[in-house]
Amino acid sequence: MSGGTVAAVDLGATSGRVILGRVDQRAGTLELGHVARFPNGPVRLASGLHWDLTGLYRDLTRGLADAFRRDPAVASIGVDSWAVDYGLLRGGRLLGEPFHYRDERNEAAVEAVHRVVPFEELYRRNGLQFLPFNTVYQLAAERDAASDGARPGGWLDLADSLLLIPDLIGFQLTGAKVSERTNASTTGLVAVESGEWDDELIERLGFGASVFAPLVSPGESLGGLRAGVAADLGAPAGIEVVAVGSHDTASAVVAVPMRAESAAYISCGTWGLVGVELEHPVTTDAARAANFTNEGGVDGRVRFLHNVMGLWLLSESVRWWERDGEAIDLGGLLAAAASVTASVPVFDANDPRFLAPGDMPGRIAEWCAEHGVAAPASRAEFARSIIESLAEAFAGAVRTASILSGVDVETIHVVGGGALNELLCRRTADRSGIPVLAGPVEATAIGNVLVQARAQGFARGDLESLRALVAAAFAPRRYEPSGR
Ligand code: LFR
Repeated sequence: MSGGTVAAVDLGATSGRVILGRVDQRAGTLELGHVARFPNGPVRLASGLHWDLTGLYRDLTRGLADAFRRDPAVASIGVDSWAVDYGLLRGGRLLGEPFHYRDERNEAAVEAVHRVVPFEELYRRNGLQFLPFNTVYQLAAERDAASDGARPGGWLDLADSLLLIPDLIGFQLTGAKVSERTNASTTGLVAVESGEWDDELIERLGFGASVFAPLVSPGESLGGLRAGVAADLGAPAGIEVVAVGSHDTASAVVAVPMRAESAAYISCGTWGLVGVELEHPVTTDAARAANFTNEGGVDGRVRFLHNVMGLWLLSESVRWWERDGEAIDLGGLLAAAASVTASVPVFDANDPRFLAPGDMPGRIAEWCAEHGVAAPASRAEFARSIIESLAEAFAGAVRTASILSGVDVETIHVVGGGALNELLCRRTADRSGIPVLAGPVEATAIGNVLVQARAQGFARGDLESLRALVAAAFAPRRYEPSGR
């Protein structure tokens, strides 16, 4: 067989997309075609910040129908999204709209979990950095809401299964209930050493082991589309849904055209995921203190990385400035930021106050006041301050990743939307003193496509062979450090 086409569904922070990917390894080609884009913002209901899963499913199935109209030979479908969020089901029926991880319900839950399992022990077991929205804390919030009735939506006791979002979409498409491993690794409930559900931990936290679905690895098939779905999509019978690196960051890392033994990556979009790829987890005290995570990668690799707040700081500032209807041109704002000559504050981009939606410029000013530095004086200065703070946090995380893992980092690959941000790439190179290679922008979709293509026999080999295809199709842009 010499190549073929697959459909990738990628559900990102502001929009979801359906993308066709055509791969022919023998010819050395990899091409993407954009089919559909639809909104995927959170919805604030009386019970908190939620997904609009039903609307999303309508939009993505319309997108898939378009994909089959364009190319009836599409061989399979793969779905990825951000990590940690889940839906609860009973008898195959969704129990309400899933919570969005930026909802504030987790605050009390963190303490409740650590009272039963101290963070040190959790880290030893699951190898995950502390993020207040990890599924383990969300489930504690869910459980506690159910027991005291204080908050609507706490339905863990009622559920007979729990599926992370891409698995939940896979279930709607095929009827199969599985937990894809890279995403499951972000729940906090998978043992870092064995890669299996940590039943003892699940039991101690009172979550009920029976709700968790069997784990599957990227490349495994969930089975064919349900007959009704295939008819709706205009898809031939037997089209499979394939588990990809369904955690978007796992898919993005597949598509980093790097030599893992001497490179760091920054998957930069809403978040900046900064780290290295390893064969084995690192769960030392130093890794825990630095809050580095060991997330599951495709082909059993380890994504040893740290979450930096990312371009969310900028997009949320822009959203704040636009709240009265003014439209801000992002390109213009970044150009103005690049020409700022005044010195701007470098704030701690990892401060948890920046996590929830809201007045980002106000919070940055508040951080500056608390730390005795002058706040930025204009929008351009805010934008520059955000870029400088991100570049500093990126450079710091690369240094820490290198020290903790022993990887001698010679290049930093920036993939995702952030690869288009010249100022950010340049300043990351400057502040780290290491060359930055930017691109591909569509890393997540490419990783999704490549894992499906390999499952279909359109490509073969290890991640290095897949990355060779990426390197050939998407030449990165190089930024040398300027010494400033
Ligand atoms: C990026 C990402 C990160 C994860 C965060 C929340 O989109 O998936 O890897 O930590 O979103 O799920």
